[in-house]
Amino acid sequence: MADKKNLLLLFDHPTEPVFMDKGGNGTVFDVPDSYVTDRYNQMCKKVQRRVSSASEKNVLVKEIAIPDLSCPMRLGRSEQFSLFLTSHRKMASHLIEIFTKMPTVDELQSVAVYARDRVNPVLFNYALSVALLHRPDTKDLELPAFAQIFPDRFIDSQMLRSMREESFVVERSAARLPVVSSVKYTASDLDVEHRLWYFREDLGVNLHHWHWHLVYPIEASDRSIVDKDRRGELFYYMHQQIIARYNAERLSNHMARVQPFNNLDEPIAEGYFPKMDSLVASRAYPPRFDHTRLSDVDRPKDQLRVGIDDMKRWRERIYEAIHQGYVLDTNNEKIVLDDSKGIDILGNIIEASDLTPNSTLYGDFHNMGHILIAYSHDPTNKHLEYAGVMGDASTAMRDPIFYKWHAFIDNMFQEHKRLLSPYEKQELCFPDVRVESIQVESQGQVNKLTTFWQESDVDMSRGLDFVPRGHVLARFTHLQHHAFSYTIKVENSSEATRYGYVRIFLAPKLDDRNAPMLLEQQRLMMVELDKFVVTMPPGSHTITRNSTESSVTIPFERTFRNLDKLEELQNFLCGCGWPQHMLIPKGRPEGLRFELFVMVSNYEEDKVEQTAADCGCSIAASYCGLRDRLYPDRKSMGFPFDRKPRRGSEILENFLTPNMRAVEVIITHEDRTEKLRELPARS
Ligand code: CUO
Repeated sequence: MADKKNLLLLFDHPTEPVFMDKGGNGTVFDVPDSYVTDRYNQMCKKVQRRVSSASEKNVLVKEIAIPDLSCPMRLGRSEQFSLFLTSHRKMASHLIEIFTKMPTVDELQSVAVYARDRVNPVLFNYALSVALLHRPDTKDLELPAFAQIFPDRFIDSQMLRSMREESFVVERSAARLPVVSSVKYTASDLDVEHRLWYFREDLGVNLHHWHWHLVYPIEASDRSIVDKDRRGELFYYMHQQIIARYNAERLSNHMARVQPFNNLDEPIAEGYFPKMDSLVASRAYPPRFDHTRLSDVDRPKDQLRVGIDDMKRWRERIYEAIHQGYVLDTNNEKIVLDDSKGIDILGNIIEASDLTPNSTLYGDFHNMGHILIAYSHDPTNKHLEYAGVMGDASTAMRDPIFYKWHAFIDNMFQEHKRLLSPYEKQELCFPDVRVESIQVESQGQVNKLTTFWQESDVDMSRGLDFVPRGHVLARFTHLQHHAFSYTIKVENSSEATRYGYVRIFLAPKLDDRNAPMLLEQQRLMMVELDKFVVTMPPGSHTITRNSTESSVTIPFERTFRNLDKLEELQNFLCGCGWPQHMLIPKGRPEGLRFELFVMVSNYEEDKVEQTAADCGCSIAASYCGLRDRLYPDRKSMGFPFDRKPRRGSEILENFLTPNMRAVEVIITHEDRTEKLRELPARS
């Protein structure tokens, strides 16, 4: 029987033929002659002998009757795959179905080997990743990080060229030097938005976004792949949190909150020049000039036709549904947008996923927004240009317009949330439980956190095609902070042990004009830092928790994989999660005032009875959920800040019940870089 781990080798060197050596030690797939594409039919064995070393391992590929792949093969090998395009999603969904329906790993391996050289490489990667994540016999496999397979989506083209040069010239990989990513390379200081480069272009942030959309596909023939617990609500919440985090970074850089892109007729003031080349398409990612206007998109080749008027119609219908408190399904039946499920239904409608109750009426609003923006430079395909970075989940967050678009999307969700009744005191209180005090400590300092720059390396060699094998490191400069710990003193005045759900948030204290914020503004900037369960015996109790344990983040090594630690990393089965190094905002050199908020709610009321066993994928449940299980919190996502505050609690101080506390925390940014070993200059 095939070793399922060999399936992961099919991700390596995505544009090279499948019969060339894969993996670090020269594994070769022994491909049936009928599987080899016409171009290489005569020379496959010869090439294999030439490229593989003595230490090679042969993987026998069984010859089977291959299912019809004509649908996924409609997308050319060197075209650009986009998840936001319906026609591409249909192709992916077809291929996912083929992969998931293969009865055994042997047969899956066989069809995947066959498809690999015939299907678009990014489409292949996406479909195989989704299938592996969802097949019972492969879901424990750890997928390779997308950045290692498609480095071109994460680094600039100059760096890519240097990495190829390094691997070609320096034969021994131990002697190769890391290639350093230039800092702030996409624009100059003339571009005010460029102050946010470290957030928008961060490797971990973009990987998180790509991975989230992999775990939550928009469409698949097998409905269970899309229909996950509270999927629509999680779409809203995860993206709402991105906007909250982005706004905290903007404030750190003396910038006002992001303006929603709500007038589709207005030009987009912010241009974006990605400076990246797509390896698959062998083209540069198209830029968007300042003040570009959206136009109707009509690209018959992509079976794509969407107009600004469609968007306006969908928007009006969605707002009407929100204000009426119900949506209409395809039978014209009302589905009420109630307090608990309404947000989930709206999420499915607005995104829009396969779960939308009525795509004819409410359209494909969010996805088509990405598409209109992504093709704004060539809406009719006159210049035969591909989509800009907004067209793909792995690159969209690089562009300032992403945040303006999602701020607009978030406004729609908030319109619904504002119509719900505020939480009353009794819904917020936890009788007998009182939070006495909270503090954070870092480097011996109380309620003071520090950020700085740090250099880290990532091995990108698996994504470099047609170059000699061996590691090639890319060196990134990214934001980092000193780890910290929370100390929370609680008093349980009852006679019995109580179980609490500790919810920790952080929000700026003052707005961009240095004025105190009303809670109605501040609650939208509340960034979730952690959520965990505690046992509280009667009496006083001190809870301590480290920042590295956060329910929002994945460990640092997951983003910047240390080659020596790969063995340990096998335990980290699930890649979705906010990167640990971006847990807190940058702050300012002179210090920026934040409010740290802690609430202990009654876990007996919040807990969710799980029907499936724990799969070990629980490291970053807040934004990513739990694999195959229910979202681990009965409360609405973002609770207690997801609704407008009750009367009389216009500021945070008045909102607090005895089971809550807030304390001021200062985040200071030190403008220094923790460097790795110095490197000789490159010519
Ligand atoms: Cu994640 Cu718009 O959904 O990018």
